[in-house]
Amino acid sequence: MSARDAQPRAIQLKDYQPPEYLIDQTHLTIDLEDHNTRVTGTLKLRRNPDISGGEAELTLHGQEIKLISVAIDGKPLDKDQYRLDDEGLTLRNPPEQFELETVGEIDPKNNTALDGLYKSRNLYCTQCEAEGFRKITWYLDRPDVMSEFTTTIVADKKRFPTLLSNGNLIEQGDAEKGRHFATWHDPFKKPAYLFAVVAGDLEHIEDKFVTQSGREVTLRIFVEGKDIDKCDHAMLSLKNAMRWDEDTYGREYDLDIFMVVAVDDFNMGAMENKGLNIFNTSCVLAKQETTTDAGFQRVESVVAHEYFHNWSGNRVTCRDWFQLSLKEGFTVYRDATFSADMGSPTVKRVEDVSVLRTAQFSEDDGPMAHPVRPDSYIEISNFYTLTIYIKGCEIVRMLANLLGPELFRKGTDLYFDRHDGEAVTTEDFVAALEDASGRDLTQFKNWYSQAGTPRLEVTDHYDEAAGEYHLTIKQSCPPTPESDTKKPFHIPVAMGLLGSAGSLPLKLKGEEPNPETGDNTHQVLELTEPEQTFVFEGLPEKPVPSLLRDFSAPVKLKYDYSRDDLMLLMSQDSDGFCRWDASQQLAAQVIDDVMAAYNRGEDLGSVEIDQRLIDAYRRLLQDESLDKAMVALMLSLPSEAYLGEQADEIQVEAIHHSREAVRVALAKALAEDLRPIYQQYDHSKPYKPSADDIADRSLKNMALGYLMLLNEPAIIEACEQQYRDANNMTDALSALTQLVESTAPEAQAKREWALADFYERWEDEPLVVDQWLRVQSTTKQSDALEKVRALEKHPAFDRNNPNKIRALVAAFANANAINFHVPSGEGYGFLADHILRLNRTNPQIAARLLTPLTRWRKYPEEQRKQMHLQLERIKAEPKLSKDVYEVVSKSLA
Ligand code: B3K
Ligand code: ZN
Repeated sequence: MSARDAQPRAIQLKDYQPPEYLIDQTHLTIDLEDHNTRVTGTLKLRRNPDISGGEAELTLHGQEIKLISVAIDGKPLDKDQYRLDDEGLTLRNPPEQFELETVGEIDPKNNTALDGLYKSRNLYCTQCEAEGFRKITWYLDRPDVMSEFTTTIVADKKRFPTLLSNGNLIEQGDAEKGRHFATWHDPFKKPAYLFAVVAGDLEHIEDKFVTQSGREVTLRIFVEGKDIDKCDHAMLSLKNAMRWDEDTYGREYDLDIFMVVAVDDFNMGAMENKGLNIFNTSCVLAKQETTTDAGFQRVESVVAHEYFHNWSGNRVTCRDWFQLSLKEGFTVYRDATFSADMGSPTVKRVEDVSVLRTAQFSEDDGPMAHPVRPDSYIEISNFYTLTIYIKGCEIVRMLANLLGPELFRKGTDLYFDRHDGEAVTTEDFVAALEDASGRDLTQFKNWYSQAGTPRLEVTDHYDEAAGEYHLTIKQSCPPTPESDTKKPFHIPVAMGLLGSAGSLPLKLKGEEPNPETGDNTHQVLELTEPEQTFVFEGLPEKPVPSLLRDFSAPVKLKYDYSRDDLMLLMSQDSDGFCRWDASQQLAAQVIDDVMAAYNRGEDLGSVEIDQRLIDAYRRLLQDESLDKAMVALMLSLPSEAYLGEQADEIQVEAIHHSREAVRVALAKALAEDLRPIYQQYDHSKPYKPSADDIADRSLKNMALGYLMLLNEPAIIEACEQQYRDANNMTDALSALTQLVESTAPEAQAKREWALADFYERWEDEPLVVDQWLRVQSTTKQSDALEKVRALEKHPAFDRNNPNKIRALVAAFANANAINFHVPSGEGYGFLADHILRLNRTNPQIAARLLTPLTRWRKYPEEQRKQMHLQLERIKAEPKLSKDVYEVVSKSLA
């Protein structure tokens, strides 16, 4: 590393300057070859009329490109008219308006970072967001420079019959030496990060969609021939998303064609390039034999997410990368509401909140914590975080709820109309909502500028004589790297009150009863002060508060519920989310009891647990009126990750063994309630990925999970039978997982057999092989690390493919706490080895793998020391990428 690079520089929001030049037209010719692809860029540049003064030099971004020639207005430049360095091409004294032609050469085949133009198996493809375009040609690679693109792709006709780029195909034909070309034109101005090309030997399925204004759009999904039978679900999801966006936001699609291409090697889930979305195969392909229910749902939501970006991201884009959540938070909100509408809203909400409360809260509490609109970054790729995406989504959700559906829609209409074709900021988004609704959202914007998860401490008292209930809420927020002190947040707390017979009417003292909804049992309290008291009157008995309904704000709420309160909420609350949350809190308390016993050194073999949890679960199992998916969720204990996040110090072994002991106790106590659920399930019924069928399967497989803990030979047999007979991947994988996790001696041989059988059956299906790796990398069996090390050498593993790295390495580190955190520190060393290797080949993936190590301060001393040691080891690496440097140095700071 050169001295200049020793400490990469942080980019600051406060330094933002508008571009000095604009690019009206961009013409690219990309002549594809594995090692020397020639890219000719012809740019029509002119000085930005909004900028006065200006520099005598203009730097165009460019990295890892070999310069062949550079000319202005057709005249080749002399050596003293430009400068070339690691960051780009600097023109000395450029004219006010000119045409720049650059010819450069790049090496897609050796591009292992999968950023820019690269090769995925036999296919050329691109990933330009955030700053990959500068690895293709010299450019003003920043989102506030928007240009009209025309792209010609030239490639060998036999090997690459399909040539795609953004927009509409305007010309194609043959070229010399068995090559051919295609020219695409995109009439919509866009930033370079939305540019894409694909060249390969692909097949496609086709459909059409008629927009609300009557225009016909061709829809195509391109895949390798072997996957052509796995595209229908993505196509259906796309059409549903297109219709939904018209109905819900009044947004229709704008080009004549919309294309999706699936590639095997991809750093993320997918990318919303204008008119040409590029997807990780894992987010497009779905078929019942190979894809789980969760996989089907993921395809639906990612297809919708990328499609929705056409408006929230492409038509209205970000001014700079500090505004990333402007498009990501909003688009996640859009896809989450879409998925809720397509399936069960409560189930979707519970699933999303689970991720938020474990992984995002943990990020917000660690060294990488940053505001939803960050103030600074070293490497923007590190900021595609859960905070930007899902905390950003929660912010938009709060805004939508504060305004109500009509005003929110009025606000989004105004936002899209006012800023169509522009690159804007989160301030502009909020201003549109303010202007449309007349609401003042000044304080609300603290959610964008302050990191950290707010804490709410709730206390109450009931004045029997007056029939009054006093609810006091205090808010606070712990320090985070960008700031030690926080201004109060504007927090909507949706709530109700329960009496022994159910919901009680709410009347705030001195106010008219609930003005907006007409439902007098539900209210949204708006916190704006550090502490506020709300007094409810006319209450005949001491109520139990139901707080933060539907998780109305991304906060940690503390209220001292008794176990009887929680049982009441679990069975009586009108809010499905709060019923689920009460079940989690009750279970967490019971797990806590067992942890206390574990820490006293007691044997957990036949531990007794609070009968109330058993009774509450039994009631859920016996109540046929309940949504089965919700029952399955409520009967699943809080995850180890959630329990760890809640604690001040994460005691991995205590959490794991106590939680397992509670599961075993529940299995024994509820065996006779669980058995019929499993036995009565009809395994021969045809597969459908509908919400109802997914619910049936999840409840049945949840029952199997508990029953397998009994170690009864008959159940192990049944599990094996399920594995053999399953007509879908959800059931096959669930049975395989149960066999792998079983501690029964009889399961041993079956486990080995099933794993071998599964691999043999699916070795040609990369996405199924990923599942096979994941089952083994996340097993709680004590030989997991040994197995994972053996799998690294297995032909199934490909050390350069992000999906394989995620399935084996990331899953082990993130979803197998008991084995990753072994006291020897071996798990950490294993992870660090991969990080150091990937630092050289794929820095984005390397930096992402660091996440579990960034949490080192949360662990007891021995583990903390070992994690620290590996972070130091990584930091000492002489050639550290910016990506890894930023995460490691912030973690150690
Ligand atoms: N916008 C892309 C993310 C690109 C990440 C680049 N490092 C996917 C999405 O959020 O839709
Ligand atoms: Zn997105």
